[in-house]
Amino acid sequence: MPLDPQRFTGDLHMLRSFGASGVGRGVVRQAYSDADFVARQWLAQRMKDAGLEPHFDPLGNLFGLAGEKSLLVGSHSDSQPEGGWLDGALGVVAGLEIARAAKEDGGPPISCVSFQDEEGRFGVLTGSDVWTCKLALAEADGFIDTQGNTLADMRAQMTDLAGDFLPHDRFSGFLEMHIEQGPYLEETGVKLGVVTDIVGIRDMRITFVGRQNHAGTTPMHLRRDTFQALSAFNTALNSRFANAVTPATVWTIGHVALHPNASSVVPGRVEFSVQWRDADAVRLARMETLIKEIAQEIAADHSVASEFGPVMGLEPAAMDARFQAELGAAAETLAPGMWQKMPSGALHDAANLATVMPAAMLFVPSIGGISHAFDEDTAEADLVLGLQVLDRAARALAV
Ligand code: HGY
Ligand code: MN
Ligand code: MN
Repeated sequence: MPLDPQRFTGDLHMLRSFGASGVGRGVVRQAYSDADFVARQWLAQRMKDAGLEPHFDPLGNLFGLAGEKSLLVGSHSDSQPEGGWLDGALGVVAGLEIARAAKEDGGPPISCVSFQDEEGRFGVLTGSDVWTCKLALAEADGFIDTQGNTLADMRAQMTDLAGDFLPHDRFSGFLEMHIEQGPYLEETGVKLGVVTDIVGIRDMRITFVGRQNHAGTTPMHLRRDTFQALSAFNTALNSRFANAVTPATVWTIGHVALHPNASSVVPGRVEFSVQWRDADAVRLARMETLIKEIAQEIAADHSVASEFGPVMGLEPAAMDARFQAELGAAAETLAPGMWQKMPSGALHDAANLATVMPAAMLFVPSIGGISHAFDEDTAEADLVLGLQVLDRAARALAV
């Protein structure tokens, strides 16, 4: 029996129930959380029911294996601290449905996968980073989340389930379907995006250390106020980046921990994240230099010390031309004229997979371009069309 869209959407909504939050619309299912463990064990059972061999590797990446060598189709099922129900989950369940349907009707062997910690509770695309040997397990184990947990401690909860890392040559290539997480498909009115390349990213933590003091008795000119330093840093960054970026470049200060975060205390310490993304690795490096220069200048102006954490990141990744062509051909057959080629401003596991095998991605529209928020959503018809196009391309590539 070919694809079963009702079974596909049913599994999508079942996965949504693990960590359901935000009035049931979104999910809180961070890597290695209880909801993540329950979701992965449910996925493993669905893979087993489909005749696929469930396999957890030491990081918690979960594969549903078919045959000796197969095409791999999947994404990630962990979420941001406040996540949408489709980010990653769509690609995982699409991979499951395509692998299951291929098994049922004697099609070519297709395996599926849910990578772990794509959303970076600990690193950046940590699960596929380690599996593609870009990051050593021992180094990843030392990563600490914003609550002070180490990855080693969190993954230790599933060692009884974990097997070895799978060899990359078990798979002939990788396909990932994902919501666009941006406004362009909706704006242009097309239903499918064949991804040409995925931007590169850099992510680092900066700490300013000043002097904690009384908010009433400390004159302004004697303060070593780390919030004022952060505020000046952000203003200087936006102004100095003007000559270094393009309209497609993005940068974000998304995490700020002010200490002691009290209204009657001059903050003596602030730790914050700076994340930047661009399709050009040279520009990413230039921006890193600027960020460090500006932070040191501002720190000196505000008599605070500056400390830099490690810079984590990924290089820009081009998607495989042949795989893109198959996705385009499938889209043109099933939705003539309703697809376009486009870059990805979001990171995806496909960027890591592309370093060890042919990899490509298919986007479906995000309503209002919203993602990484509880109200992330996509029309069901768009989800099913994406599944059908992905399946057609997967079967052509899997032989
Ligand atoms: O941030 C990203 O691009 C991905 O969704 N983790
Ligand atoms: Mn994602
Ligand atoms: Mn995401």
